Amino acid sequence: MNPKQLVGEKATTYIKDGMIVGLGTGSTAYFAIMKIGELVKNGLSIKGVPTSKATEELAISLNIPLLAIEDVVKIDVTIDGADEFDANKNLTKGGGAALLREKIIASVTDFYVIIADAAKGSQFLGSFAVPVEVTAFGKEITIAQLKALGCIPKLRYKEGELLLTDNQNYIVDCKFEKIENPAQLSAQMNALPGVVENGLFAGMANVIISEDGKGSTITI
Ligand code: ABF
Repeated sequence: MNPKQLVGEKATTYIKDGMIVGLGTGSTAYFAIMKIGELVKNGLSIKGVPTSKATEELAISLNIPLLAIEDVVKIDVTIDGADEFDANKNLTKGGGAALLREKIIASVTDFYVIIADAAKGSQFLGSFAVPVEVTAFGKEITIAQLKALGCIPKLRYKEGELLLTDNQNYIVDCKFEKIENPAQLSAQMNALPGVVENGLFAGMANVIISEDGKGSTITI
């Protein structure tokens, strides 16, 4: 079985009837959502909360009942991907440009399940540039202030155009060296005017499920 499918389907074992389930974004979360669609078809009664427009479209195509974000108070389980994780289960997310909605949904999630192949694990975060969502207005000023925090900032483009997020903001990918204190750096970035949210999810993951390269899953 495809490693992404293996970990994606394994993550759905945390879902119980009657739950509100956060639906992640990315190619690994895709497999979890496909499995949830199958479980719903076979009678599982859940309500999904998508973390991006792309995930919302996928969930609708699978007839997964959805809960409007305006009606969300608490989420039982969220299954989502990540771009990098460290030895303390801190995450870098946002490679899929969905970090703002992902972090809002993670913030009200009781049990946050991350699915990511083992190659994304590092002692410290830093190999993957930290995506930061910034406002269009004054982005050059915000970029200069991010640079002053010690990173190499780069506006994200898609097909030659500046990428616009689902929330009509821009993404700046900030390459730091070794990130020894993700929580502190996350707070420093979010304190900058013009920063909407950043892709450091410090201390938010309850479990990380990865694949051991031999067709089995590892849960940390
Ligand atoms: C999403 O999952 C993003 O935050 C992250 O970038 C992405 C990882 O995507 P993939 O599973 O395709 O590697 O939650």
